[in-house]
Amino acid sequence: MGNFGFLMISTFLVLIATLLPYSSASTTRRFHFNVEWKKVTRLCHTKQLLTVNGQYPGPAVVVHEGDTVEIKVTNRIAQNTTIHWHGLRQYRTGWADGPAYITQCPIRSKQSYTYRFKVEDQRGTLLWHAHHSWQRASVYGTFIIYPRQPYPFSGGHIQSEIPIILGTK
Ligand SMILES: *[C@@H]1O[C@H](CO)[C@@H](O)[C@H](O)[C@H]1NC(C)=O
Ligand SMILES: [Cu+2]
Repeated sequence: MGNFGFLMISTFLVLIATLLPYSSASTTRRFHFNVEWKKVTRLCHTKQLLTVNGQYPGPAVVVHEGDTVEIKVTNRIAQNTTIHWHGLRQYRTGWADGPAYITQCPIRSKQSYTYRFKVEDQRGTLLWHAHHSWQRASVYGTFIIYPRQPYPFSGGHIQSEIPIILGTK
């Protein structure tokens, strides 16, 4: 892709990022998570890490209060896996919570599982992470829920956001 195309897409993404906090229509937001191995370089060291979509930390799930969220998780590794939406309250959708052997059977190699739930009466910055064996060591990311109402501070909107995820590797 040329620089111009990249610029266009960047501009588009910035536009979406700018508009996102203001739209309040209830909608279904879909994501596809591939649990897969990927060579990741940090501080001059490269190593094979378990990731979602090759990203470390994994992709951010960004939704609005009131949204229905559908996250299809495809297992592209040899081991079983599951993903848990940490801190998220599941109302009548316990099977979408994620802990292996607690709310679901693990997702087998080459299989998929779709987590479907409605984000109600909650907002803020949460975390998602793998909930099978040791996988959460590198399989995690942010789960951001924008409130339906404007923020209760002057101007009612955010100037900029920098999610900070603390983890070890
Ligand atoms: C993987 O998950 C399936 C259920 O989804 C289970 O029957 C099987 O024992 C698990 N395999 C391992 C190695 O834990
Ligand atoms: Cu957790």
